[in-house]
Amino acid sequence: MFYLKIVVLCVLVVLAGAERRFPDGFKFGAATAAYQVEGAWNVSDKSPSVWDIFTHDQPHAIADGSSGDVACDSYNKWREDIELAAELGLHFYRLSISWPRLLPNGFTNIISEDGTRYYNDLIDGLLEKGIEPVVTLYHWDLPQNLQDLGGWTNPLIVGWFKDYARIVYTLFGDRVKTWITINEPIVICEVVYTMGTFAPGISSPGIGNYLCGKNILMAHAAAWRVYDEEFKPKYHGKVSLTNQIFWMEPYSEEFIEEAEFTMQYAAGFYSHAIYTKEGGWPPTFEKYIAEKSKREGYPRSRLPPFTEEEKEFVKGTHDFYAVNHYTSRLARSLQPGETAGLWPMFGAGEIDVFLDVHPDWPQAANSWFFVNPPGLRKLLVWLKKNYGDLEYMIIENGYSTREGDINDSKRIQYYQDHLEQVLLAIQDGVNVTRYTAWTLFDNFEWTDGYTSKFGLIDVDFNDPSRKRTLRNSARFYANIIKTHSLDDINTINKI
Ligand code: PNW
Repeated sequence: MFYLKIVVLCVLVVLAGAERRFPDGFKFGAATAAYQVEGAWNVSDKSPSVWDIFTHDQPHAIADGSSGDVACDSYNKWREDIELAAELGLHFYRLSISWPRLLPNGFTNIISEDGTRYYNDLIDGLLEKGIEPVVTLYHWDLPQNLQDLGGWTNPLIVGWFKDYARIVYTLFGDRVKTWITINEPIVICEVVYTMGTFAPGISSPGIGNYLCGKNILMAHAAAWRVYDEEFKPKYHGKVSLTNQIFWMEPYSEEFIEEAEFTMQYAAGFYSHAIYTKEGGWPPTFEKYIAEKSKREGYPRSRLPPFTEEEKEFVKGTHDFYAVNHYTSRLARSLQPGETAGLWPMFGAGEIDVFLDVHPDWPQAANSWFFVNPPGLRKLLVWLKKNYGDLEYMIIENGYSTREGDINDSKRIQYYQDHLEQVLLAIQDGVNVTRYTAWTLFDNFEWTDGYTSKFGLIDVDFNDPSRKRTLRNSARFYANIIKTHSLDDINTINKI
């Protein structure tokens, strides 16, 4: 009897363990973005981006008045960054290319030799260590001279972005096989044009954000098509954009419809046109804005329509679905006299939904960041239900603290809890193939400056050499990568 019990126990342990293993071929990585880490804002022929100009002209808009002028100095310290990525055992490293570093005037008649050398060095250095480069074309550092021409609200940007994309694929496509065209359209359009808080800080709620939205979808599609037609036949890579999505949980049973409508806004706005058979804007949402615009006295909807030809152009321009996820909201209808409530990054004043957070969701270091791990699993299942049985990649997920403690137990807990939810989503049948930690090391966290830290690795921004120190979370993550499972999660000092 005793032996039987032992055997049963062993079988249970093995079974439980098996469930906590990631599928063979599942890849772990970490991400950074050019403006947040590179520094060297004005070396050689690089021109200023919107973030260079914004941080210099409006330092009060940044929590600590800082900028990315030096940041982590990755422009000079890329060799060390690669060493660290290798030390963690990353399968891939996600970096972004600075458009004004590569194309100083934003157009393709001048290609910076220095910019080309920098990204070649970085990409080759990663490959030498067996780390796959995953490259984002646009992570928010628009050349200022293109902003001066209207930036993302000018439809001509579709052509400018297409030309830029072609140059990038030409220069690096022989070695880069996974591409993200645009990082988080919702932040580019809503935080810039609805909130007016991210560079270039233009407040045009309900108008600018939608012009931006349509142009972004068109620009993504143009960049996807260039790859598909001119590069895919020889390089066989994959291209998609990545969406930042908050999970919208119904406040209670009563508000399932409100939560679903809000998901069509939060996720659908930049997915429906690309990932559904019908294409175009999410219908519930398009109708809602059209009716609202009419009531407001506009002669036509504030949301620019897609022509049938444009719908066809955008539809199907993906090779996978990429999602960045950090947090959730509780959605319910507005009470009389109430406005949208706790700052959501979209919908403020536009949709009649109140977005709240649960008192049990602990807040991380950013105003918008409350922790609710099950949201990630629900989001992945929702995406599969709405957009189909695609390859899903988590392209950002991570946790912020104010303090730079090396013993970052809350970050460890966040990663553990979210990776458990990824495993559950895989068991639910979602084909998740990658997980990307945001971020490899502390960096310039946009309007939070250096006050909020997302790094697996600490960076000392007071030290001119920007000394990097592994946090416990880095060791924890390295161990998950090494064991390819969550079985051994208590052994954090193994690397
Ligand atoms: C993403 N919000 O940004 C970006 O892709 C990263 O560059 C960034 O460092 C990371 O997430 C952490 O913030 C976001 O306001 C910026 O909800 C703002 C929001 C969400 C994501």
